[in-house]
Amino acid sequence: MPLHEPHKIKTVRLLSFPTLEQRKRYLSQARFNVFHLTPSQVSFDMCSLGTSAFSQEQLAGQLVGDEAYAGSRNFEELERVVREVLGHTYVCPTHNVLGCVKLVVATLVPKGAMLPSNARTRMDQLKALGIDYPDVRDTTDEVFSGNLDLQALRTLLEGGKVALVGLQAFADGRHPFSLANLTAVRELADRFGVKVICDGSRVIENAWFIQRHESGCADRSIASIVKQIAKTAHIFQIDGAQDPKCNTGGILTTDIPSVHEKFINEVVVYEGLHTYGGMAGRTMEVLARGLAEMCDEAEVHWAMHQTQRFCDRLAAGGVPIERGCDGAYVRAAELLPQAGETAQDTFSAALYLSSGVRALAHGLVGRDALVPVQIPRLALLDEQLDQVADAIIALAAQRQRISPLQVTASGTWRDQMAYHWVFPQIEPYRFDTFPYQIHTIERVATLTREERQRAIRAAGYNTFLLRSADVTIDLLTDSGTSAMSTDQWAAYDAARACCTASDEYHRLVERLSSLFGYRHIIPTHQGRAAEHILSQCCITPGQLVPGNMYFTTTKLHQELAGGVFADVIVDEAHDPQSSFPWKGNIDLAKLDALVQQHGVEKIAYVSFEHSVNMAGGQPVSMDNLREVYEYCSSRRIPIYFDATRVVENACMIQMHDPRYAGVKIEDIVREMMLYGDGCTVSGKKDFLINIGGVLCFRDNPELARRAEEMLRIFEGNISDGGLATADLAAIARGVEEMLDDRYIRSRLAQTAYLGRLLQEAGVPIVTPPGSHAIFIDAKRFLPHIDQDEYPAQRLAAEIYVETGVRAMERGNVSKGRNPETGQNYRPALELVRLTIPRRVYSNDHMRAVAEGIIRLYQRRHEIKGLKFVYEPAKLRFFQGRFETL
Ligand code: P70
Repeated sequence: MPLHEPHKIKTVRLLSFPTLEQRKRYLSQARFNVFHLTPSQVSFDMCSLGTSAFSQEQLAGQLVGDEAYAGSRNFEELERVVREVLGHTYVCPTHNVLGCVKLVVATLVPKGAMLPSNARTRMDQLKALGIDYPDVRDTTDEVFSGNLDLQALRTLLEGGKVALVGLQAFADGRHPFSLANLTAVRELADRFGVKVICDGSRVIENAWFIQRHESGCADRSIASIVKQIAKTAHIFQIDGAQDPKCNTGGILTTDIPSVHEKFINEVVVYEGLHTYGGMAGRTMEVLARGLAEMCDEAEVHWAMHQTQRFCDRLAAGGVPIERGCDGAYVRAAELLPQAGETAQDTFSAALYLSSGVRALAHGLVGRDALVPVQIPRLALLDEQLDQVADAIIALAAQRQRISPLQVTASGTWRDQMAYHWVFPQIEPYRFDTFPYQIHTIERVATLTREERQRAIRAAGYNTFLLRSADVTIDLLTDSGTSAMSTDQWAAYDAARACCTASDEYHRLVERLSSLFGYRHIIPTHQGRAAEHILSQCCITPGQLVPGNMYFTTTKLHQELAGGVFADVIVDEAHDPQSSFPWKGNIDLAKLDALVQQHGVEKIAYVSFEHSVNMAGGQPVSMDNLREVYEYCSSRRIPIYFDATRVVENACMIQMHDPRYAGVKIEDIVREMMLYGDGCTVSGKKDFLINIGGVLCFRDNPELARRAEEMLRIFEGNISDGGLATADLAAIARGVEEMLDDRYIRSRLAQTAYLGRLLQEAGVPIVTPPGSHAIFIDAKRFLPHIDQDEYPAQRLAAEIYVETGVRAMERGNVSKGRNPETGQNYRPALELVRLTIPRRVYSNDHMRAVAEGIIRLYQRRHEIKGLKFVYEPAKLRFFQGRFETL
């Protein structure tokens, strides 16, 4: 059983969650036929056709090659991949699998001839084309239920009317065949001089089933089984929208020149030309890349694990299903006997009404009595699928309350049906999960322990110096590592580059200034650039800068401007074991003592960070924000926030301050920002972007003017801060997406989940769990290592060796040396940070991380310390190199 996805999320597509009232409206507009709902009206669309997540290589492929009418490079690539993966020499492209069927029938099946098959779903088309399509599936084989009944087939062949023998891989989504049966079918057909056509749209799933269940196949690769299947058939067809994870397209492949010749002479009639067949060049490229990747063992195993888990959960919940290769097929007539003929559509309507999930039967009315609940390939997370299953289970439990749909218009096809309905009184299901699906994936490294050992040694035991290609789960930072949404990408692509003030700049300024309530919004290329300018503009050498714990770059810039940082965070922040919920708070007494001692003039400003990073991602309370503001504003001491993680802090307030329980994140953020005079932001965190930052002032034209002066010198234009216009567009979108309550709650829940797993196993972590990261307490994890032997640095390295997970030291190495004494600062907190990128990893990844660290904890006594072999003077943690002691 795979532990986690063999990939991470590269881009996401946001999901919508219509309310019960909206669902009622949409359903009635669709005349209670869920076919007519659009995806924006649906939360989870359980259909596997053309809905797969792309790989990043497929996505890139969309822009590779040429849209030439004839002989495009994309076609050549498709030919090459077909030869490699399927072993067939000839390929005829089609617009989709219907195009394949049409071509085959037009060229190889004369009127009145037969096409016996193990599948029923193609009947929709073949019936209309006037083809006799007898069912020769062997219903007695319990394991390979898709095998052809050889006796029945022989009888038909002897009748002399069989034009082709059809064999569908994982027929109708539920019936796999065996290699033995396929081989026997081929031999039998050869004896009668008849050709075998295999529909391999679900060949991967069938190959997986063979690997598991056919004797002698356990050690064979999916790729070799797939090739054998394709080569055993005379003709192989595949729906691009299925296993190759394309969104449309199809191919017909063969080794027989005369058959191919027929195809390419006919393809011009219906489809296009023989080198594009009705597909765009980009579609051929995506299809080809998908075909090349589809045999990846880890990916196949992950997809099949999801299907099995989904079916197991439904079956355990008492839902009558048939197990399919791409989901569960609900036996609607059995579930809703009261609905008679309309059981399938009644189930679909009731499921949508109660949960927003769409599952529907396609094609001809009356073909079967099932509703396929299919899983879009690689597009959903286990947790989401669990909840979809639970929504169905909850509905099944209320089956008596569901009244049947009443037919108002009927037809031959399911999309023609229309109904009326009395809404049943059923308890709605509420989703509480990640509000996005996977749009593209990025495969992750799988190294052996020995390879990782070599990699960490080569990196001088510094995880900053590891190659990302050697990392399986990258928890180094949440900075610039977010998965962008398709909406962000759309805005990014649409942005018109300019070197003046762009529309995107104005949009960003408008959005942020209305959220923060600040008048001056100045873009910078990232956070430290904003810190540089703020520090230079607001600190007179010798002045103090009190703050709630230092952040490395913030403190450095304050010092470079001649300031002296003074820590005024509450004492609890330095105690990793304290369970105080607001460890980010400023201790007003400490601040006051500083002011009393040095005088107001000596204070440059208060540097006030939300979700204090170095304390463990610990939040500031709303009361503390108010109190500090009251104190400072009455003394004319400015407050500048580091609002890098303001949204996460707002979410903590929503969760832990009962007065804000029902308040929207956006409103909490707005109030938080009220209690300050400006802010710096590293946009690479909460803003859900890969690059960018801002510097803001509430209302201080003079300061804004000075900041812009520096901007022109150090960053770029005042209207871009050195960022591309496209980046500004992505930021403007990200700033909207970060305020989605469902999103931010799912993010914090993910962090808490990782924290809980570690805590339950006794691994010492900073409590309570922070928002962007879980911090392991290296002092308690490795009590036998002195702080000057850098226990956190070593622990981060060991975590990598044990698990392939990359973490970051936040302790003695990060804090540096006291310039006066040359000694290490030996901070109270000696931590390893497991930082969670936004929208990138699943909870299965989190469980794998926890399990690895727990294993390491059990052998912690074997771990020794480190010594520096190269120690840079500034921010030494980035480039420093170590050796083991
Ligand atoms: C991290 C990143 C960046 C950051 C931050 C806060 C609260 C400002 C910045 C700087 C990246 C990082 C930076 C230094 C050392 C290690 C890692 N934090 N304020 O991983 O912003 O990176 O955009 O210049 O967290 O925590 P930027």
